[in-house]
Amino acid sequence: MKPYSDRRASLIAQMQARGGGIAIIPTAPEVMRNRDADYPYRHDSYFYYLSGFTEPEAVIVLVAGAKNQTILFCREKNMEREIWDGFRYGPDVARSTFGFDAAYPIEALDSELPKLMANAPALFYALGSDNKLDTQVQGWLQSVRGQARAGVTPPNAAYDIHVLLDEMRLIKDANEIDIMQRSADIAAAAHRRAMRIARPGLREYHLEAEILHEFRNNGSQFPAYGSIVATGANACVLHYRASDAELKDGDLVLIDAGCELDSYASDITRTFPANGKFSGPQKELYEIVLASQDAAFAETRPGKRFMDGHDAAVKVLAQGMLDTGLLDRNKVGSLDDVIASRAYSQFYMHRTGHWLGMDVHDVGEYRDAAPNGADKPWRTLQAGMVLTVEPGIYVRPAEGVPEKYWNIGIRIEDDALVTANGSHILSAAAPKTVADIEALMKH
Ligand SMILES: [Mn+2]
Repeated sequence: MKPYSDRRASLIAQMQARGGGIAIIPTAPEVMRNRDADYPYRHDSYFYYLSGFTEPEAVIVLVAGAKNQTILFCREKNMEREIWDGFRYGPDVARSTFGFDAAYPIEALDSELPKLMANAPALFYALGSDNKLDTQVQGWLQSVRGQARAGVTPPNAAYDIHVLLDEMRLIKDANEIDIMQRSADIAAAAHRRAMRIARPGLREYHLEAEILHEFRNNGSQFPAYGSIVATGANACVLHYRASDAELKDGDLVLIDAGCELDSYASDITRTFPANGKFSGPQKELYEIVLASQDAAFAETRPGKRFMDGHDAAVKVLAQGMLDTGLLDRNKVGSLDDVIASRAYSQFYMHRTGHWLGMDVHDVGEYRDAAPNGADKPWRTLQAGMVLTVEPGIYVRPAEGVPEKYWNIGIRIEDDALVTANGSHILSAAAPKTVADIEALMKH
């Protein structure tokens, strides 16, 4: 439990630096899917980051004052509910197990919070992001104001605690990096499994089933997001989900799938031929995407900016589009023209990466701070950040586009940890050179 108590201590220190106060961090609510059946429960990432506690109906309260205090509100033991729904820690055991100074039943929130907020200089919570919490805070504040004649003062400042937590979560600690490596290893194994089993005649859901089997069989609790298994033209639909299309001889298959392991996501995309052998045109475009990813990796190191990798990838992709005739030089001009006019976006319309962590599109500012009103430069990379590097080319049939490339959709996505002097590819165990993929698929 040490990583969690260290993070609480770090947050309290940051609250102290702002004059102290109390922080309120609730977990996520349970959500009904349909009559009596809940969606699988997933705790709130901020809450988990500070506690390691996975039960619903829980709130963390941190006091940064003359005496600092960490408090957990959670469900009470309840034999009858535990028979139906499973084990509950209850406040006493949760307090000692998760290392809080105090714990109360969740029902005590309304009686305890006004006491804790009395005379606290400031409130730290997720301002304006949760109606229920906003309403609760308003009620507690009114209750504190009601004691004004007794000399009690309510907090007179509020901070968005997500701003502090996002910065913490953006830089992964050793514990997080260890879990993220294991999450990526499982996802890489799932991609290998799908490549080994793939052949014409199977359907997209067969490959999705292999992916899910590998995730769950290795202890992953959930997929980190809805798996994309897209064959043929479906690969050109960016947010396609695994459906029932048949893998056709001569088509490519694009799989974008990652797992969640102990709350941390992996996010890997591989594209491979359904029959195990790339065609000439497929290989041409594939090598361009692979080279663009290498160019982006070279820009993924401390001191570089978040968009440097994207810009490097775009340069290689755009050059490849000119070389293959996807873009007609007579119409679009030189490489510089293509980049300036964004003509490449006909075939590459998304950004090359995003932060990765507990959430697949993880928290963290994409830009560095700048004086109010000034343009903010893209974020400077530093060791401990994790981001995806995922260039692609998607060719929809269109006039002037060589027909041999029609309906080819390729994306190659890896998870990169920025290290002291470069980057480490967490997802390297998923094969991606033409030779490695064809060798694995030989059967
Ligand atoms: Mn991604």
